[in-house]
Amino acid sequence: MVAPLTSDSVIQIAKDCGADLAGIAGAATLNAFPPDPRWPQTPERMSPDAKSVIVLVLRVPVASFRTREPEPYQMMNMMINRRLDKIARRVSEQLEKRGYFGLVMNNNSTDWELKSGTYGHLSLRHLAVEAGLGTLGLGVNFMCVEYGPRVNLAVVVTDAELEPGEPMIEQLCVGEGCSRCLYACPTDSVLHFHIDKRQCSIEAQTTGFYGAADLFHKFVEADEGTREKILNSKDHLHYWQGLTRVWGCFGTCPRCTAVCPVGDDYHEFLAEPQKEIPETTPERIAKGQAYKAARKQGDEVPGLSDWNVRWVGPGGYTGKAAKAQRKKYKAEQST
Ligand code: B12
Ligand code: SF4
Ligand code: SF4
Repeated sequence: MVAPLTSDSVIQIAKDCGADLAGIAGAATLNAFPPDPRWPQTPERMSPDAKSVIVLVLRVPVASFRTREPEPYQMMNMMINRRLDKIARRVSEQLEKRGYFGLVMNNNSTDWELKSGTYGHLSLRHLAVEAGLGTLGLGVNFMCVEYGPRVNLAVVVTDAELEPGEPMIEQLCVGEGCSRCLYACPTDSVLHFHIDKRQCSIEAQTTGFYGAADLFHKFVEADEGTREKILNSKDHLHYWQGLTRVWGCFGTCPRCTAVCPVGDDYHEFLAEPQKEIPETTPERIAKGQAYKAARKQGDEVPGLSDWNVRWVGPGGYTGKAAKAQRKKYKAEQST
């Protein structure tokens, strides 16, 4: 006899399948609170029978943030996402054995119908927050107490009715007074609980869609001699590697995640090597201070609007969750 499905048993199945953390978000809540209501990323669009979404978290090993070369981080990101696909498929199979469906969502593609192809079918970060696994940081990276933002995500949509997790009230991100991600960002993309995606893509997707379209466009417009040069260029080689190895298509910039002080992994392995942020400039410090002042004064900040604050942590930063996790981690280490 197969045991009845509960949230705890599904979370255990997910962990047995290889996830570092897992949680449950309720489809009804997500249908009611799409991250950007103008382009609703809702489970009901995926299946009218969706009742719950299982969120899977896999951490990015710290070694990726202990090298000055971006390639190992790119490689690791690619491997983590493929591994998440496999874990999600296994969870889906386990659900089927118990009489439910498990729809594995693509974990790193976008939907052409949603904001000109810049949003995914579902927003995995927002789902992770709804599942009670963490909150969004200053540059909207999802972070959890265990590994900070150094995690990737995958989700499985199911018709199983499961008790959802409680979203956190406390803001895990230290906030404007920290601003380390803002200082480290090579393209100045970190905004006030928001991000400049076009700018970020320059470093985060070195062989992404827009770059590929741009190169192709240049080729089509060029004269014979320039075409020859494009064919033999470094850019062309990079797109070739991107196509054959998904190399550089996503996850090519480690900076905002490497320097974030949230997470046991940071304290254990990154605090020393990432202490200094060489990219810091007086302008970036001033930007962080302006964000801090704006929040203190209660200025209107879109990233902290009544709608958006839900995913940032409406209770603000207190440090309590981080402290409790440090205590738990140290106790686990000493046994
Ligand atoms: C498109 C995409 C990108 C784009 C755009 C990122 C983005 N913020 O949307 C680019 C190329 C820039 C990108 C970069 C990165 N990405 Co990406 N990306 C995605 C993808 C495929 C879709 C994102 C999506 O649907 N967003 C939905 C919208 C609604 O969210 P949003 O734009 O952030 O909007 C919120 C805020 O901006 C805020 N807001 C604040 N002010 C304002 C003002 C206005 C007017 C509006 C509208 C909103 C707004 O409100 C919105 C609602 O809360 C997801 C996979 C997925 N399906 O979720 C991965 C994903 C989010 N990426 C991921 C990763 C790892 C990264 C990088 C770290 C990779 C790297 N190092 O190179 C960087 C991080 C950059 C950053 N700080 O966000 C991970 C998340 C990991 C994590 N811990 O958060 C995901 C989940 C992939 C995965 N399977 O793990 N990514
Ligand atoms: S991924 Fe890189 S470019 Fe994008 S926000 Fe983070 S630090 Fe900036
Ligand atoms: S580096 Fe600091 S400001 Fe940026 S997300 Fe992490 S805790 Fe928040």
